Amino acid sequence: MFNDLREFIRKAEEIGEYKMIEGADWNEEIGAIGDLQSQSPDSPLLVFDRIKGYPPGYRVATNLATSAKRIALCFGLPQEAKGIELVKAFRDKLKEDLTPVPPVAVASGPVKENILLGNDIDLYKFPTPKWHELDGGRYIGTGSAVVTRDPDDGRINIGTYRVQIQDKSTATVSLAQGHHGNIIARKYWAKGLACPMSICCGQAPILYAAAHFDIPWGLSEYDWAGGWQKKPIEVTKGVATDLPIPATAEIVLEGELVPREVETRAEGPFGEWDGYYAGGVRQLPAFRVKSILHRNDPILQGNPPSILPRVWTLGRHIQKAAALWAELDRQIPGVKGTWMIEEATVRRIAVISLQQLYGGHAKQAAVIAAGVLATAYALKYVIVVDEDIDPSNISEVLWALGTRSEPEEIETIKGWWGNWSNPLLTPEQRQLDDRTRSLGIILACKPYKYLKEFPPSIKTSPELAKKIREKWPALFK
Ligand SMILES: Cc1cc2nc3c(=O)[nH]c(=O)nc-3n(C[C@H](O)[C@H](O)[C@H](O)COP(=O)(O)O)c2cc1C
Ligand SMILES: [Mn+2]
Repeated sequence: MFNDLREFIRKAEEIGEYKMIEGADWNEEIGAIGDLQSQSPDSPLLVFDRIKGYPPGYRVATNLATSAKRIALCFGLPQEAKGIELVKAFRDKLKEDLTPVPPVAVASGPVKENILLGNDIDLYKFPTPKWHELDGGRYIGTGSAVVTRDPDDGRINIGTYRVQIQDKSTATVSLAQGHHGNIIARKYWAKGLACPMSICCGQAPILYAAAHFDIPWGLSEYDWAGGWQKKPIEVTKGVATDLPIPATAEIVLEGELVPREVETRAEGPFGEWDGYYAGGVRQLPAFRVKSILHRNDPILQGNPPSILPRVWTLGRHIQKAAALWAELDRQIPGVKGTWMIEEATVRRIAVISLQQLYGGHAKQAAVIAAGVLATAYALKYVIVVDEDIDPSNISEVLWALGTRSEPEEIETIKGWWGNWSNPLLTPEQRQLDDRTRSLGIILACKPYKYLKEFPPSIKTSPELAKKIREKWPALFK
């Protein structure tokens, strides 16, 4: 496990999965290079230096986890695991003792190497990219970990929310409905108060994971991350707020998010995770920056949304599949594997591989997937396949879909929990703030009642395959 972003970058370099790029422009070039690089499998981590108009050393890191190996490294899982094996390793870890471990406070840390206050506050000090061509501005917060405190019970929450620079000392933070950051900010606003907030823009991978994974309400992400690595996270008190911030963070913006009545700014558009600029421009409450803390030669962490989850998350599709698998195992027998289809964005299509043991078993598995915290939100299809199909192998899944599903049997659930960035929301829905769409359940598995009669597949059986490989090893190197 890694204590900060730098340790992780060094590890990527050590294993030969690292590229340094000099001379790029923050305006569109960094975002486009990351996007284009990510399209090849297992592409490297990218660090940009000598960015146009900025001093050397002021860097941007992107594509943190665009390989299975680096996803495994972030979570301390076996480095060789890929596809379904990686999901399985993640699932096994979820079943371990993950008792939360609270953070420890330290007096100071590298994050306090530079403290900017008053007139020295300048958000343009860092080479923040304009990530996508049609973005409405520069987003300093993409790979962010935003710290807030619940005023009722004092619990610390951390979430990843996009942060757009508005001027030297003002930003906007986009807090989606239902996310804990939003619930907490509203508690301050209801009392007419601004919400104190610290925005980290570069931190240890496990903290970034904690910030964007589905950690339940009531559990602080610091404690979750400490529990995962079985070692407390080191935090230090801020300068302009008393919020605990990661002692080894790269850049922290401290300040307050004012109530909407006090000041709003135009936010967006921004290239979103579904792969569109669907959210448009909105008026959002202003975030007033009270201090900027940063390490010497700071590294801004960039995780711009992309069609591929590997670019902007730390294997969130793997985490979701693993959480689904763990939950299915808790409730039903016969589950052979789960997968979230990466090519269909992080959460649109779940696949479950199941050995059907009774009538209704496959549909039951699908309905559980619809209800699990990790997979419910914005889910569009659940596909259930038989145990001979590897759910992480898209060719096999499509073969099952093409040969074992029956369109007239597809079930739909209307009014499903959806998202604002969905390009299919109608103008009426946007006006009503209605984000619901439908969910489809596709059984791409042999009909249970004809299981015995279903013709055998012509695929070479595992037994024969083993014999052949042993007899002609040179053929299969
Ligand atoms: C790169 C990235 C950008 C995100 N942007 C936002 C955002 O702008 N607003 C938001 O509410 N959630 C956003 N999310 C999702 C949240 O981080 C995620 O749902 C998290 O669990 C929320 O934590 P919370 O419930 O503690 O607030 C983003 C996630 C990632 C990985
Ligand atoms: Mn939370």
